[in-house]
Amino acid sequence: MDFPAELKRHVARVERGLDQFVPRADTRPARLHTAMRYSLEAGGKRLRPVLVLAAAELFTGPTLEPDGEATIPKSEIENRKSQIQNPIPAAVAVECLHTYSLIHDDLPCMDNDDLRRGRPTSHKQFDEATALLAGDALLTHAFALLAENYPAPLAAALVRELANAAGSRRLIGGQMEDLLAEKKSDATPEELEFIHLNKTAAMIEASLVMGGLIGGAGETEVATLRQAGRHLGLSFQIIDDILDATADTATLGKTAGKDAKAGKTTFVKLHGIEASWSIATKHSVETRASFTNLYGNKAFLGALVEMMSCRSR
Ligand code: GRG
Repeated sequence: MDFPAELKRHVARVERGLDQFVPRADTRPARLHTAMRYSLEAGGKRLRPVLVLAAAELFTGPTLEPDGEATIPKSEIENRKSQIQNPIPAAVAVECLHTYSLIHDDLPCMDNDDLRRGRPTSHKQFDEATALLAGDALLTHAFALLAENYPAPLAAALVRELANAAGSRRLIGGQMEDLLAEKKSDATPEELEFIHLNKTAAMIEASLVMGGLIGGAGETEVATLRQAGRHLGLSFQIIDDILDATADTATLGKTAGKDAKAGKTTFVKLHGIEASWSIATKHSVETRASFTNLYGNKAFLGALVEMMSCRSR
């Protein structure tokens, strides 16, 4: 498998999907739709939507390894191939939801940041009210995409998964505890893990699970994808903390060094850079180990995790 080419192919599919499944910028009210597209089109790594595509095509994709460890009967694979739904609307939904969370996170009442994805943040480019509404609209659009593009039972499962990941116990709950922890500046390791598992890992987990559901994953496979997402999410956030402490703003496309400046408790503050790298690596290894329990095109997912474990932005 040519990993860079495969990644490029998936990212290009996501970009085309964003263009196809998000209202045009000149849709009335144009200011709102322009703001929604401004943040989406600023780029980003597209990790979450690529995870949706890769998980959806685990069992059916064009690069399915014929000699994979088959843990499901051949007839079941044929069944999945004939029933697979288009994963692009779900990938776009996940990216819309993620982008809403970034827009709102950057607002003055939250992280108050000027730069995101290498561009002025939404409230800097437009104004606070427009940024708030663009985030609200992206959040709502994510669920419309799922409801409109999948048959009823699958749509319900996807909506449930995304709503749980993005709701008060997970993404928003993680953000709430993050804000509370910032005020104390002495969060405990347990609080930090709650924040990471919910603010960051929930959406990564949901991306893999949603892809799996579209690809016809059964209960055991869904549980495996969830477990993999949890480890990948933890590794991703620990590396995010490391990069905040070590990388520069131009490379990150967002303000670097914010955590230390705010006196925030992070993995780096609790464990130091070196130990943080080794804990992140441990979670990446666990992520890849989870994939060994799955049948199908695991090579791409494994290589993606490997790439994320030594990312520089
Ligand atoms: C406002 C409900 C609400 C939640 C905000 C996303 C978020 C929660 C906060 C942003 C700050 C942060 C460090 C979040 C952890 C998740 C994370 C590392 C987000 C950035 O994801 P990337 O690096 O961003 O994948 P790109 O731009 O590449 O998509």
